[in-house]
Amino acid sequence: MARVLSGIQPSGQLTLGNYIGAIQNFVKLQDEHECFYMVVDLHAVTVPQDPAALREQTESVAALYLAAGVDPKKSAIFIQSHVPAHAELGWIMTTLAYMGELERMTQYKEKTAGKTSIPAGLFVYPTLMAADILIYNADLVPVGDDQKQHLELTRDLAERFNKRYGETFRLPEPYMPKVGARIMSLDDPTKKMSKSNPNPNSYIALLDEPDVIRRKIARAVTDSGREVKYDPEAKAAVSNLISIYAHCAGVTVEEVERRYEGQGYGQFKKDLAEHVVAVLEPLQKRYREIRGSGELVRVLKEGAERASAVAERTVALVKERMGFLPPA
Ligand code: ATP
Ligand code: LTN
Repeated sequence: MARVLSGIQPSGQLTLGNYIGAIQNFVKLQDEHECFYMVVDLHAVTVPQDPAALREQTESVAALYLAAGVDPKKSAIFIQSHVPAHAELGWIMTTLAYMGELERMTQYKEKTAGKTSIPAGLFVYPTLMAADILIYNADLVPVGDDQKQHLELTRDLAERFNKRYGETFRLPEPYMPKVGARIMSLDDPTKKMSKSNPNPNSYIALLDEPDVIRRKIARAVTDSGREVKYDPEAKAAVSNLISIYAHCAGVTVEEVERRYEGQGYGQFKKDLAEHVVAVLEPLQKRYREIRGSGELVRVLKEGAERASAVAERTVALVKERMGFLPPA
């Protein structure tokens, strides 16, 4: 059975971009694969986090996985820092990586643009991500389009290790939605929808109230003209809304175009808001039930146990191959 691994940072309110780009595929893949889904708190602290907020967000992301349909009977759900082997392999991956290849990472360049005091953790962030994936010998990694470059680096590091120390790691592939691998901001279709955008009108948070969702979609920018047509080059804003519609209504892009042929943006946006609410309202209800129960503690404990068993085996093998003297 193929292995699947992914993670999301507890660095803010999860958005519809996280849901469509990643979480929907977490759920889809769990029926036929052995899946590991974690909350990557070690990654989140590459920028300063308030301790109380970090604790709250970590629990919130884990609860959202469950609320969205990730099933702890099928998938291991856990917190990255509960499996210390990630940090250990992360260090080893850092020793394999070159400064030049890390300097080329787009996410690093974007997050540090114009800054003078750049945390070293932000620079080596992709080596920890490589460790996350390789430690489970994952075949597939469900992520949004922005993580493709990190996946390529992961493959390069795996190949480098395999060449130097013998065949050890499988080379992982990204698994992305065909449409919606990059959901754009509602206020600017040239920018990725992002939970760290200071303007809350730029994103739909998974926990936004229905009326807030309706208001944000009503205000979302559209393009000139009035045709509901999927054309990401010429009609970036409307195409983005069509992708969101297609995912939330469970229909194809062509079906969305057909439904609104000859109509303007008004009805389309109203219906879009209702489709988003129809997905998020039940998710929010489950979320509140999960947060109010003791279920999460048990799920995360079991998840960490399952993950540790695999992760520790990999690290032991890696250390043996590299010539670390085993403890007596
Ligand atoms: P930040 O904006 O704080 O960097 P983020 O919103 O990009 O965070 P991450 O934790 O970095 O969130 O990403 C979690 C997962 O969600 C990744 O697989 C990422 O590719 C995916 N993702 C994030 N934003 C989008 C988006 N706008 N469209 C599609 N997928 C996305
Ligand atoms: N780098 C990712 C989060 C992340 C991840 C991973 C994703 C950390 N480790 C392992 C997939 C697999 C991000 O910034 N979205």
